[in-house]
Amino acid sequence: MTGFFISEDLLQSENAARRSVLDEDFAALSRALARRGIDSETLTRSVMAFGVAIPTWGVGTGGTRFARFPGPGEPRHLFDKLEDCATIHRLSRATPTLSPHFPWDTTSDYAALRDVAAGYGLAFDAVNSNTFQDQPNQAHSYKFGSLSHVDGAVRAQAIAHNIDCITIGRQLGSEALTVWIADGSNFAGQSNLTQAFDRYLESMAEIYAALPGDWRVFLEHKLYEPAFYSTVVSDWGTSLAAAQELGPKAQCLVDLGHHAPNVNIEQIVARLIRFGKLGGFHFNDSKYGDDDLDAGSIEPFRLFLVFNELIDAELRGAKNFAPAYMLDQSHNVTDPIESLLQSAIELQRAYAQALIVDRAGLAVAQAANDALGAHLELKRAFTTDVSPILAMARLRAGGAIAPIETYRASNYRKHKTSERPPVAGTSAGIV
Ligand code: AOS
Ligand code: ZN
Ligand code: ZN
Ligand code: ZN
Repeated sequence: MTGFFISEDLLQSENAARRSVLDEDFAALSRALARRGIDSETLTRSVMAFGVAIPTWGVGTGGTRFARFPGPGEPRHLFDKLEDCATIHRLSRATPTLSPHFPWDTTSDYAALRDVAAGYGLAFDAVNSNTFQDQPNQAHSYKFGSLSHVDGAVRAQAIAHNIDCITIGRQLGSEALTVWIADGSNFAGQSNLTQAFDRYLESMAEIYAALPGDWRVFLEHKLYEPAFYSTVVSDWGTSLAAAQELGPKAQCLVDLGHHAPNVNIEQIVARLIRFGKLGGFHFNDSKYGDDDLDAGSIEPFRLFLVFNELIDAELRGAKNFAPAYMLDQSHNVTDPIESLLQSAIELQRAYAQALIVDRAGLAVAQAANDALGAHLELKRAFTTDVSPILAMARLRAGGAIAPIETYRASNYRKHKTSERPPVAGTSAGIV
């Protein structure tokens, strides 16, 4: 890192101040878990192995359609973003990968970018294409769609961009492309619903054909916004149908905020797993729609239930099951680094809670139609405070017992504020 970074000394002294309390809490929890037949050491090792990708667009302050209030010391460019991602991983030890977005993250030398990231211990997860906004000097506008546009020239431009993303991703060591399109319509009658989907499938088939052998393409559905009458890839049914038609490398990506209110997302996850089509996640939380709130901040029980399905699938060795975990959040009122630290921890929490579900007990209750007994098996896991396991996992992996407190004590943001003079008009984009 060229500028300020959080020193090993500070990390050690912050950890030392919390070590004896952690040891006590960890020992007490280990005893309680042991009474339930759970080995806390195995659990800690599983948590240490858990990782989620940081979206490069997430380290800048987000915004709503009304305004964006940039914070001090925001990343000005990709290399600043890498510094922030490295800091998040240094403290959390839970975010070893980045999910870049193009053309937002365009740079002249991707081999160099990969090297800088590797120097921070970071690698690249899925690359995201962007055909939902126009770029300067672009030949054709996406105002009326991209991959499903009525004009073949617009579709060709959008297809070429996605293929460019694959080319960049190969240089970065990525192995997947995530495609989210904003295509849809705002008026009944504006678009032929069948033909629009046909055009999307044809375009996606061309992108699919350009995938390297070991790559996957993730299709991200979203109910509405920015199209408010119909969206071309609106739901998991559409996404699954498209993934099945395209072939084995195509899988579905579940962004938690992209569903109708109260939809049973964990069941959607279970269905996609059933067909070997769960590609990955954009984790965030939601109260009303695509709110992009911090993961686990609104409905932690739902997050746990999603992980409960994932662990269930992992334990029974479900076919084609290797979901990519990524965050996709908009940090409008917090320091994005703090939000991302906490979100990674919340995902680990849900993961650990799902791991300690007594699956044999659950199966017995389910087989006996003991509805409440089965529910209580889940609740027993969900209400267990696994925080000491998470903190111990971080400590053993070289991270911080208390990531946010340590981050605040370091004055990282203050240092970056002087190192990174504000750039006029910088936008983190809307997620
Ligand atoms: C849009 O709502 C989606 O969540 C996409 O994943 C999008 O590409 C990403 O959020 C960046 O804007
Ligand atoms: Zn998303
Ligand atoms: Zn979102
Ligand atoms: Zn979204």
